[in-house]
Amino acid sequence: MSDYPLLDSVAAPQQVHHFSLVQMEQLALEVRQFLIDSVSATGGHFSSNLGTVELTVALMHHFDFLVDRIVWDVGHQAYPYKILTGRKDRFPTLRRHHGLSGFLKREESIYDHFGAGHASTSISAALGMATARDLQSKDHTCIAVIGDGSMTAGMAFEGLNQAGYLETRKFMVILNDNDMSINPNVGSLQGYLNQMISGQYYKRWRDRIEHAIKTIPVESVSRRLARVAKWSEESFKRIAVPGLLFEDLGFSYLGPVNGHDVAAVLRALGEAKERMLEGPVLLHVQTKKGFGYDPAVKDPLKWHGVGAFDAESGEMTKAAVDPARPTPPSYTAVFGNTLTELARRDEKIVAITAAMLDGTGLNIFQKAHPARCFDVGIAEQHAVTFAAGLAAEGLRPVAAIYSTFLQRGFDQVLHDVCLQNLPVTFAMDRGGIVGADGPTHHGLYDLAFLRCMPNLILMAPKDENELRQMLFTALYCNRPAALRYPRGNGLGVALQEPISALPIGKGELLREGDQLLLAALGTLVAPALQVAARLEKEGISCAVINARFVKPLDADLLSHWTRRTRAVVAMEEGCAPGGFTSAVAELLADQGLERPLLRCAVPDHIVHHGDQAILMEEEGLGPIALYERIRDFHRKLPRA
Ligand SMILES: Cc1ncc(C[n+]2csc(CCOP(=O)(O)OP(=O)(O)O)c2C)c(N)n1
Repeated sequence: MSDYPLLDSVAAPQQVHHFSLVQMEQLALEVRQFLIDSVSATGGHFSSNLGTVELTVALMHHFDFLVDRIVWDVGHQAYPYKILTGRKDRFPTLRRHHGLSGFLKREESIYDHFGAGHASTSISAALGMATARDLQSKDHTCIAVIGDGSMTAGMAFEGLNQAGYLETRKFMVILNDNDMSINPNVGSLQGYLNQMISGQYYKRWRDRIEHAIKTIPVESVSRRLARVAKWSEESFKRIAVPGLLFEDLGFSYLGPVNGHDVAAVLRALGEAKERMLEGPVLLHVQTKKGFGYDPAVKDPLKWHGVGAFDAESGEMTKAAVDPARPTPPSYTAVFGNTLTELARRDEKIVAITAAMLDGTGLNIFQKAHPARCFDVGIAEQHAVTFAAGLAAEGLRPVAAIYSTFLQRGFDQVLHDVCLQNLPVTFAMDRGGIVGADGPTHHGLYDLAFLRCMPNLILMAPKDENELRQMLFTALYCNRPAALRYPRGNGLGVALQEPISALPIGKGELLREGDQLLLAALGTLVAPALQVAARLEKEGISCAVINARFVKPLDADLLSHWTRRTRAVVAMEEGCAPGGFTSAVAELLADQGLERPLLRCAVPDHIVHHGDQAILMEEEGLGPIALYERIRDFHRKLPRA
């Protein structure tokens, strides 16, 4: 007999319209059990999904998502939605190559009305849909579900601002408030939401009034004044309701409601449906990350995204380690430790993260230098300009932002940092192909979108030691500087002490040769050396350059070795349009160097999700593909 008899019987989400409360509660239990069983086998986002089970079931009861529209912010909490919209049987393939995506994707299901992966887009997208609906005289409901973490972004408020102004009907924002981002949520907005939940909002105002009354000398309290004071308290009672902020923005506020009580959520959604006929509604739902699975409730940060684990014990499955070959530290850890160490000697160093304290390694820095570490929330644009302000006053800010999330701050990097030549360092983790998170998270575009920025120094290290040197170089070059490094572990090289700066704009010749020049950047330097060694055995001699700098490019070194070889291979783990290999092509053209050029970079298409190594091969950047491509390129060269 199946562990999920009721869930198995749900062939289409519309069946849930007809379920009784008892059936819906049972369905929620089974969805939760299915989630635990399934994610423990595959890994994936976990604690956020355990928090949305009851909400999803209740939504399915009230709405028909073949007609109504729903946008899940980020999408990492939408596994219950996927399970109930016909994708349950594909869960064993979750986040695998050609398998189910870990986020929502329009091409994956007709129920996925909008794709995401980056935070805080849901309100704008759902409002756009509602506006399109109105212009086309349709009548369905449009819903955005957004977490309290994602609500910290300016973009979320830009959406609220417009929705309140438009007075859009049949439009609802569900604020899924679990008091957590990935790390604990930060900022004054969270304080405001917490006050609503605890009833503190009204109490604070009452205390203030009481205090004001008490400070008036007794003899001067005329009866009239006493009446006014009493009236003020009553008025505050009326206006100091939870959600005043949202009410003032033009929303009808409902809540807070316990998001794990199916009956309560059903009631709230029923009321929301009524109120939505008048204008936009904000439903505040309080949930718990990890609800229903104790280890995840106790440590929601650790359980935000997980690998496979034992569901019974909560033990994470560990990869087998060969004791003779210890695993090198991750680039993230090397970055976090190095910055922490440098900041001990230089009190001008400050660090900024946009809600990715642990992900960027700044948790290490925060422990050592709490007053100099700033988590600004999911607010990359603000993070960049905040860093610019710090730099303008003489500090040395390091904005540690994943490559993919810095895309949010394009104009801020240009307008607030580069045009003013302010010494901000951008530490971009997760550069290149990241794997299971897929297209929204690959860090493929950074080199292309930063290479056009005036004043900026742009680098990528070949190993973890060079990462340290580049960080040091960036910190003390007195200009904007960015370094990008990959997800995963370093190469296991020795970390040199003391850390030294690199000469700016100078590459490194690693190997001499007279047939091919392999000009490689960052993660592709080691594979370039391997290919060169292999081709050498076949009689093809290759020079290898570690470019180090995409900007300024080492034009002298590259053109010198171009002249000494017959053809050039440029290699980067980034998008082909506009990145390092483009820079090499431009250099050859500008200098009139007529050489055949092979560009090994990610072609102009979407890279899907899956295992990092498989994707690298598929994009022609894995060790096998690189060897074959370069060998074939050499074969096809005109005879010398
Ligand atoms: C622009 C952007 N920055 C950072 C992230 C990384 N990220 C993914 S989920 C998340 C936390 C979201 O918190 P919340 O919205 O409260 O959802 P919860 O996981 O608590 O349900 C963050 C910071 C992202 N996806 N997009």
